[in-house]
Amino acid sequence: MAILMKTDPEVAGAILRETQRQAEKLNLITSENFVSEAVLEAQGSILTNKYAEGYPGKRYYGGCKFADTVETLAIERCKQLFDAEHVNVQPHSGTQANMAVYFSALQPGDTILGMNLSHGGHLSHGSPANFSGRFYHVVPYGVDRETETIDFNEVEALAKKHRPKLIVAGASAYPRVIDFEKFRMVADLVGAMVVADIAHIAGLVATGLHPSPVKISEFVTSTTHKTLRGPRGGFVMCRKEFAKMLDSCVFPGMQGGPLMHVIAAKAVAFKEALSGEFKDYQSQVVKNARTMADELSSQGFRLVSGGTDNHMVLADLTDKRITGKDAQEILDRAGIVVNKNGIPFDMRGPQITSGIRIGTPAVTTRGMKEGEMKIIARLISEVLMHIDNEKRLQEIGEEVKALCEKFPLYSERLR
Ligand code: DSN
Repeated sequence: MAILMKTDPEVAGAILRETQRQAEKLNLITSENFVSEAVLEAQGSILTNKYAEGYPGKRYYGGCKFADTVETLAIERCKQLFDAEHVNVQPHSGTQANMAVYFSALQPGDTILGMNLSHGGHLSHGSPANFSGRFYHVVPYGVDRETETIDFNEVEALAKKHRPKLIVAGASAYPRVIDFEKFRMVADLVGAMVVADIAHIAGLVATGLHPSPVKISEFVTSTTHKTLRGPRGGFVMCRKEFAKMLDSCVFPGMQGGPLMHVIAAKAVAFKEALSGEFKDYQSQVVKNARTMADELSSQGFRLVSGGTDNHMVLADLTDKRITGKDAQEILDRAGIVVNKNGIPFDMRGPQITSGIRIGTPAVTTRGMKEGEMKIIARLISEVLMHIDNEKRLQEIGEEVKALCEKFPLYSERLR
């Protein structure tokens, strides 16, 4: 950072303060993680200088020899990791990955079935606020009011009634296993294709801790930066028959030059994800989420669907008489970072919400285990019981800082 500090102290200062924030606070944002120093190095590399429009061996620029090496490594490692027939690693994000699939499989106005954003779906699964809701006829499905798990009777009834061309199976705030087999069965009843969006659970799928949709879906989309612990970005897997169409939808269809530095970092992350250590890490993520769920339950929190099977917990704060928005703000003041999140059938809007989403991938990367999860759950409860007690909040903030210091992030040169 020495050079940047000299040439642009404002940006360098913000990065340094952000580094300190990440080090000193407990990151429970379900969709975030901490990448390795190897991933950081690849992403911060001179590959950012290179234009490589096209694909390995078929570029529109000269000098792409090493860009080809990097992209081929990323593709081959990703194929191996998920046992996929074809992979495109160029999408800049999960939403771009979904866009690439919709452009490959659909015409504007076609019908898709996607999970309701307010029940745990994602903006790009057909929200009216997103391109997906504007370009396509979207029929949302949701969770059952009692069990708060995906209501497959509803999915089937909607599919039979609306005959979608594509069913989107996947979620952003859903703490249970997603039964991709059932989505396949429903899709087959009506001749629909399936895109499984595994952005949240990619790390669990890669290590066999969540059933994989890869062999039973036409398309699978993901991000690289959540449980998968890679750089911020997206990718798509598909059956061979869709490979050409998919690739041309990504480029030149909707993106220009690929971000080669990010693709290099994706390649590094895929290699890490193929290791035995990564499997242990994912198991710990799941164990930590279960412990967090159990401890929050015993602290009197009602959890959506009663618990978790994956890396996240969705806590309903209705009984606690605090909104998700206020809880997020107060917890942040005590050094605990979560995000406000709607719960199924929430009476409050998405800016306020009645819940918070709590994830274990990032704290697990720091090396925290079940013991620390119990402490964190207790601290969350304490904060929400002392929202007007500034002194207590400060004490908890100190406790959080001390806990974080025991699990340092990154080597000395990056701190
Ligand atoms: N924004 C991501 C999440 O937090 O789940 C999804 O894209």
